[in-house]
Amino acid sequence: MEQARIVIEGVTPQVDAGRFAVKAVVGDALEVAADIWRDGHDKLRAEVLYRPVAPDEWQAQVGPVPADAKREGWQWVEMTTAYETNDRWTATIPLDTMGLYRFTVRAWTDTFASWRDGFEKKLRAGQDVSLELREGEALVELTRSHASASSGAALERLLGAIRATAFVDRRCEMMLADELLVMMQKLDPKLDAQLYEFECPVWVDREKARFGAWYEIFVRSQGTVPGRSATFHEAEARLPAIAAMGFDVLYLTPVHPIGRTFRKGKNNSLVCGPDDPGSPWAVGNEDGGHTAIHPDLGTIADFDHFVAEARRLGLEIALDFAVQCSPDHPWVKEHPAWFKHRPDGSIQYAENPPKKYQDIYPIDFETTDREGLYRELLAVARFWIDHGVTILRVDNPHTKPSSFWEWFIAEVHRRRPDVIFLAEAFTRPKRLARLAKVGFTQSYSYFTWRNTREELEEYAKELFVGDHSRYLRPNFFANTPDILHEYLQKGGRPAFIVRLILAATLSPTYGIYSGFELCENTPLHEGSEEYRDSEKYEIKVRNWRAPGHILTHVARVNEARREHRALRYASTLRLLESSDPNILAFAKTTPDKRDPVVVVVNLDPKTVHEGTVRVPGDLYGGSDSDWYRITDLLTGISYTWRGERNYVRLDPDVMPAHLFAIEQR
Ligand code: Z3D
Repeated sequence: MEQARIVIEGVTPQVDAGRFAVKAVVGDALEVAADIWRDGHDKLRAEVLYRPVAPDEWQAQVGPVPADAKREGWQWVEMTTAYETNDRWTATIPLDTMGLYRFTVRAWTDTFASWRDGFEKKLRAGQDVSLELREGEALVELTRSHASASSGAALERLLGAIRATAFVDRRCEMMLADELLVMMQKLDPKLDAQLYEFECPVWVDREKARFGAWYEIFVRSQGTVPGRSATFHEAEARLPAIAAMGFDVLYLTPVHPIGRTFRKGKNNSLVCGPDDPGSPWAVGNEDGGHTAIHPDLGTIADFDHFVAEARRLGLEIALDFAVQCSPDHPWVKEHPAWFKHRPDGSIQYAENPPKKYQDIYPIDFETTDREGLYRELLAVARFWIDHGVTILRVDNPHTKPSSFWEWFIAEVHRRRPDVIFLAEAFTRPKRLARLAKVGFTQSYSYFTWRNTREELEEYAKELFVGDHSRYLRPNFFANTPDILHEYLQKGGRPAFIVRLILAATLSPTYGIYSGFELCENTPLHEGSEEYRDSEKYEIKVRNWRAPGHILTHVARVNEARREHRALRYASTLRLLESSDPNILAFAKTTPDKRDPVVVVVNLDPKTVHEGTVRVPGDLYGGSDSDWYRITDLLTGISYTWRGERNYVRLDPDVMPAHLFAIEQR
């Protein structure tokens, strides 16, 4: 058995021992840390080796890494240790291109520095060092013998000079010269270099993967004629107003032909009238399936025009990707093997218990034609990507195999690492987490169901500070066509403002489903989270400036997000002390602790609450007696605060929150 004296363990960050990639975005400096030590007293040096990995190498099984691996093909950053006794070493690696990176850690004994240390001590203690001197010279000789002729020449000269010196004192001095140490470390042959056994993957996205404001629409409801579907052309007229609210992603619910068989009527009714348009998630009819456009919306050329116009206004298009079929979808006839037929030849409709989707068939992933199915689904994604879609919002991914998604996302990313995938997996926590691990860029979360201070603090810690933060990026939707929370139903307009601010400032990525800005909050019935007269089943025409709207709030929050870099990050979140249990307070900064933003929210939409909040001195850069300036980005009003604890009073009917930017002293 080989004898290794250096131990490298506890390497972070990793997900499941390197089985899955840690997530980052372009421009990040990723901190890598490891416990590194060796028996005995010798000094160590260590470095992180890292490299971008080309797509054709992604699948290559790596780790355990052969111990003789050299650093050819790698870039490296030296690691340092802040407290030597702790044996924890760190370095940050720059990530400047999209795609997959791998890193590992390498350490070796700094033989010369170790020798030098002992030598110096003995010398100072007045001991005889003549043997040590010879040992030191032997080390220099050894290093020189491993160096190339050119790089070893300087060392050779130094060694010659040392040996030519008759005076021991002078020789000691020369052996201790900083110049020699630097040279020795640079040319160190690292004869006992030890590599960490594994290469750890990091997936690097573009920044939009972490930071974006989403707005969700049904294209057909963007028109002005009641009861008639808007076209893409008409919906374009809405784009400037959406862009003016400050959004940067526009998510379109499915835009494909809608089935007729078992079509749902108003309010999820199982019977539909002749004029009911059906649920857009019931994809496909005789006009086409997943790559077709609903004829009422226009043509693929109209779609392209819409995408281009949106982009011109700074809006990226996210499209729904719902792997399921209406009974009228062409695939049902063309690919019967993709569906599970019961003994009587029928196909059982899809479900996501307790929800029943009587108007759609699920795809059978146990199909005998798995290859054909996989290839077709990939072709659908590529079709839309080729039409300018850069984000796929994936419907109910937890009802399909996670291994399928792992393959599918990697295949898309192989050509287009910029594509963002949002998983709509409202399911149990482990399942949601696994989808994030296998490659989903973002995940819908349980945010809508976290409303009290305790719930929000606990959830924020779990998501942004805990283990999850390495690979799971929540997208905090404040509402969806499927989720109108009781908090909004009962709390009215102030509740909408509260949830908007929480979503947009706790999470760098958040969204609203249109109608939120109008504070629409009529439930199907008491106790239901469904909307009454939901546009999932009918075409809506809204007054987009209806009285009581919160358009200004939306625009200001989105503007604050753009102007204050702190709001682009999740991991810098700090929960702050506040004296009133109804008042949630937290702060964010950039990773280098600049641009502090402090958010203070009265979570009770019915009652005025007041109290003190504590802003730690390091955030404003002063002591407890210092004055500093804060500006509320929602109102534009500035205040002067003093010290750590300051008074706030929040009247939900005036403004239930403060969004403070702090001027650091
Ligand atoms: C959700 C989808 C809608 C309706 C159902 C209807 C179904 C199929 C669901 C299935 C997944 C996802 C969507 N959560 O809106 O359900 O609510 O009544 O049966 O047409 O579409 O795709 O957000």
